[in-house]
Parts: sequence; C-alpha cells; structure tokens
Amino acid sequence: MTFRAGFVCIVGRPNTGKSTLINALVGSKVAITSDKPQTTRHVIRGIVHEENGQIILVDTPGIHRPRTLLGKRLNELVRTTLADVDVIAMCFPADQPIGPGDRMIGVDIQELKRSKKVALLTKTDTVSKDKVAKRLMEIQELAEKLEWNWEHIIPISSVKGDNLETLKTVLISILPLSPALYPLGAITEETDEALVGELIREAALAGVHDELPHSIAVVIEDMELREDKKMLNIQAFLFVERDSQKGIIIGKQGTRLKEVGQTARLQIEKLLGVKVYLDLRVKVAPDWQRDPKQLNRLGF
Ligand SMILES: Nc1nc2c(ncn2[C@@H]2O[C@H](COP(=O)(O)OP(=O)(O)OP(=O)(O)O)[C@@H](O)[C@H]2O)c(=O)[nH]1
Ligand SMILES: [Mg+2]
Repeated sequence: MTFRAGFVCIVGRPNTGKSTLINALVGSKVAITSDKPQTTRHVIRGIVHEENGQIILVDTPGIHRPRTLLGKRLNELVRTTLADVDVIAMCFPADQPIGPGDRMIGVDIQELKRSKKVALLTKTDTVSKDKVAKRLMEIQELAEKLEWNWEHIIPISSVKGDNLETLKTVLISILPLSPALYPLGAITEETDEALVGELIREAALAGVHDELPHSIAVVIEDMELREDKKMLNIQAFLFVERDSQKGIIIGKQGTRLKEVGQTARLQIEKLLGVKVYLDLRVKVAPDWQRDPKQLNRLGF
C-alpha cells in the first residue's frame, strides 16, 4: 500500500468555516470557532491519521481587508504560511455569494504554482440543493477567470459531517508520497497553555458584539499543578482596549465574567482531564490592535 503525507492549508475569508472544518476532520477541538469574523489569529495545525496517509491541516486567520495593524499582520501571516504547503484548500460558504474578497484571495493563490488547489463549498446544510449547484458553478467560474483550475471542488458540511470522508480521501490522493510526518496519535502542535488561552477567548467571544470581539486578547500568566496534583491553578488576563469594554466584559456585579470563567473552566477540564481553578482578570491595553509594541507583547 502507498502512503502519502503533507500539508493542506485551509484559507478563505473570515467566518467561512475553516476552523470548524479542521475540528471536524481531526475529530477533536484543536481550533476555537465563533460566529464572529476573525476568530482565528494564529496558524494552527491539526493532524488527521488515516491508514494510507496523514493530512496535516493548517488553519489560518481569515483573509480580509485590514483595518488595524493586527489585521495587516494576520494577512501577512497567511501569505507566508501559504507559500510552503502541498495543497491549498479555499473555503466558500454556501450561504454567501462569491465576492471581491474571494477574488482577492484567488489572485493571491494563483501565484503559488507549486501547490494544488482545491475549493470547498462549506455550510451546505444551510442552503437548498439548487443553491449548492449554483455556487459550485460560481466557484468554477472564478478559477476560469483567473485562468487556472481547481483540482477538485467539493461541497461539505462540517456540522452535518456531509462529505468529510470523501474530502479526506481526495486530499490524501493529491498529497506527495511520503512517510508519516507526525507520530501516530498526535493531533496538534499547540501547547496546553496556548489551547487554554484560546478556550478562554472563545468563551469570552460568545455573546459580545460589534467591535468588542476583535478587542479581546488572552494571556496566560501562570499555569501550575497544585502540590497534591489534583488541581491545576491558572492565572489569566483578558485584555480589552478601552475602559467601557472592560465594563461590558465584567458585566453587572461581575456576572458576565463569572460566566465566561465557568464556561472556559469546564472546557479546559474536559481538554486536560484535571480539575481547574481559574483566576481570570480583565485588563485594559489601550488600542492594542494598532500598537506595534503591544502587539509584540501579545505575540503577534
Ligand atoms: N450551519 C453550519 N454552520 C457552520 C458550518 N461550519 C461552520 N459553521 C459556523 O460558521 C461560523 C464560523 O465558523 P469558524 O469555523 O469559526 O469560521 P472561520 O473560517 O474559522 O473564521 P475565522 O477564524 O474568523 O476566519 C461558526 O458560527 C460556525 O458554527 C457548517 O458546516 N454548517
Ligand atoms: Mg477560524
């Protein structure tokens, strides 16, 4: 039997279902998701192990027209990540028309001759069969306009699990012949600390609106098992950009922050299999999304 392995970079506009897809394919939550655009802010690898191959999925921030230095850095991060993968899989959500944002990404990936290109029509559970057919045509037309070809165009639903097995088979079939690149059973390279920080951010994103989701950043200040090894102590800071946002995050008499802490704690306990004590505090880092110094400090 032949064995294939390699890197598949998942790209697309914000909110197109990239991270949800990665979690569904890996079968475990390696990337946080939300209904707010620009949820993913780092490159995250998720590894799929099959009998005849290994797919290293690379999740990326959604490419968008940047309005802050953070946005600019995230776009640059995607472009450097893209340069070095075997397959580029671009996501188009079935519930939205193809627009200028997609064409901009199309132009970007057109130049990357070395990698094979696959189009994924995501969220097919949200539209009718007719709509799916129409979108598939539009995706084909986009490539024709840019004078290149999709290796495959595959409609999927990560939520329903539709076509995910087919997608795995297709992806392996176009990866290079190679021995496994990661040990069996490894599903991500993220450190526990990074995963914990993201779970806290995910909990904080739920239920906030407008500009606030973008303004949230989480830093794990300390993470240590208690001496009896029965409890993990975590101290974390939740950064926002303004005092008014701090008030919203904390909520009346601290109720919102408490909810965020509880949701995050349960998720962390599930992930790490140990009881958690979470000390979560809110801090203001004025305009951190636009401030190079603050961005560096927060790891961007
Ligand atoms: N109905 C439905 N919703 C989906 C599906 N896949 C993703 N979603 C929803 O779409 C929203 C965005 O999903 P994400 O996976 O966070 O999107 P993303 O492309 O990673 O977004 P960014 O990281 O911001 O670029 C979330 O609310 C998901 O629950 C799907 O197959 N069906
Ligand atoms: Mg994402």
